[in-house]
Amino acid sequence: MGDKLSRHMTNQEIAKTLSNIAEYLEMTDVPFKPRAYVRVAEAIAAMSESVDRLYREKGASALRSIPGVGASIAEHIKELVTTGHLAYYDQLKKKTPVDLETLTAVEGLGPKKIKVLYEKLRVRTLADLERVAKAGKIKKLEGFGEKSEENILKGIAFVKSSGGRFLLGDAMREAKQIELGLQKIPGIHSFDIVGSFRRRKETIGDIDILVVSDRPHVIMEAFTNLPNVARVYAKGDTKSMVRLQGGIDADLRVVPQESYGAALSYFTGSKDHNIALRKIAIEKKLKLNEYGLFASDKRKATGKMIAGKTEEEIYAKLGLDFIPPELREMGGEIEAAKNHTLPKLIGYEDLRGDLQTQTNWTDGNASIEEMAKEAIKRGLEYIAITDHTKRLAMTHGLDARRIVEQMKEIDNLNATSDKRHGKGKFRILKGTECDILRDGSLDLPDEILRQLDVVGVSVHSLFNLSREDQTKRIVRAMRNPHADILFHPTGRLIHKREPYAVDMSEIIDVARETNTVLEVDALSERLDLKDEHIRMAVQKGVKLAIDSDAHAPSQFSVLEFGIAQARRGWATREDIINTFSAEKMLSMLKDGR
Ligand code: DGT
Ligand code: CA
Ligand code: CA
Ligand code: ZN
Repeated sequence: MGDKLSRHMTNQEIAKTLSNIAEYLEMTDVPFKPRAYVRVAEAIAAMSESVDRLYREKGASALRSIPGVGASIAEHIKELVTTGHLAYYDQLKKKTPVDLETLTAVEGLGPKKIKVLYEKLRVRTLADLERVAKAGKIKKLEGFGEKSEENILKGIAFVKSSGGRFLLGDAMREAKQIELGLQKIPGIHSFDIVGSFRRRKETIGDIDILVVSDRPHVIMEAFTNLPNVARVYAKGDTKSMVRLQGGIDADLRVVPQESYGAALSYFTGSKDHNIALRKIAIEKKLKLNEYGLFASDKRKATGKMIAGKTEEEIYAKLGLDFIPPELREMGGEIEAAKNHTLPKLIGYEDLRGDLQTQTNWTDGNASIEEMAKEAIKRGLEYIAITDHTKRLAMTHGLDARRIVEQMKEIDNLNATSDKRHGKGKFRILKGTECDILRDGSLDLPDEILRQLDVVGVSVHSLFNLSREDQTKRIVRAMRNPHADILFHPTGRLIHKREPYAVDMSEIIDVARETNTVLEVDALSERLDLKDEHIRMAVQKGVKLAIDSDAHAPSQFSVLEFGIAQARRGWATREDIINTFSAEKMLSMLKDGR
């Protein structure tokens, strides 16, 4: 128990504390400061290097190398990693004793509104919020009204309905921590994260880990003592279960080398896919379990082992092509594997460009040049700059005059980029994330849209229109001859906001007819389109784009989630326009530029 205090702090925990501080500061109306904390929190969350270790090895001055960290935030970080506490944060919480973390999870509630709710109605917790909303007290407050009370009630229901499942992006961060920890344990031959995580489901219930080792005891000891383990539920000979600091549970099992493929297959799931495999085994007079594929032997419990070391040999012995984990959801993959008709899925290295990024011209936090530099670092060949338009006033959206200015800057950067980046190929494309207005018209005039390389259009308002009106509105936007891509087509925010009511099969048909590309927005709380709609689009021959929607250089990393989602939707490289070179991709858009 005594080592709790000296336990290392993860970047995640430090980032969480700093962003909580930002929210408390925002509640107390401190200008500028919240933004500074948010910026550092984002930078730290995205760092692969441990901030804790950076401080321990190189001292407080090294912390100043983190973007946005000045003297006072460096002091905070130092206090956090050395004591596990931050007095300043504790003071802020004492001053306003509300459960900001849970309350801000309710769609539409930010620190400013929570402040009003606290001051006028003493709302501190989700339960308080639900009580006053049900009593009809919120709609009477200035700046709230009937509609927002209704939305708050819906938001509460949604927070409760997330059912303890975590976003893939959050699970990924935890998984990376675990991987770092496991890599250091001697005696591990190999390990994999399996379960829904390996299938890259959009939400994850718990993280399942599989390890091959001859020394299970050492593994159990080391795993349960990893720095990001908050609680140990179980510690057995070959299996342990823990709660991680981020709130997610993780199971770890140790299996022998000869059974590894069988265990990999079994614990990757899905459960229904496993059951289907087992049935095929029985039809072939074999027996499949997590230890291997065996010949049935009436006289003994299990017969001779036929396969088990690798997943590939198990599928092969069952007469099936290898099925990628993302497809193991009983969506016809077994049939396809039998008939050798599985698609060749888009690969994790296949993207060559990104067609939705925002900059500090609107609500992003980096310049066009900084975004481009980072994209080059990540091996991309082009990005489209797609800042918001004027209708989204809170993002300082661009009007015709400013977007013309932006186009000039992009032309300049492209003209000089050879020298600056030393890579002639890279191209910054002129784009927009143009708002779709209520009637389906667009927020920029056609003569401006015509001059852009990539026109994305999207809905950011009036989520509550009827299904018919919403569909009509979007269809009209798609019929604009300059509208190349429909961004985040359903507007959902996982666990926060339901998709708006819209007829997706009509949207897909119109996309096909008008040659409008549909986006897979890769942000882990969007993942919009979702897998089943991707599959519908692919079947109809509609082209897709996988975009990061990055608002900061660190956020390009979400592209892998978009690729995962596309794979879950059975998409191939050819279905995704940004797997092609810039020239080819542009020639595939509406005006075929
Ligand atoms: P989750 O954690 O809810 O996101 O979903 P999974 O798929 O990770 O499910 P989990 O953690 O309960 O179990 C991991 C895998 O273990 C699951 O995908 C398939 C396998 N498994 C678990 N229970 C059973 C079972 O009763 N029968 C079979 N055939 N497989 C199971
Ligand atoms: Ca799981
Ligand atoms: Ca599990
Ligand atoms: Zn947007």
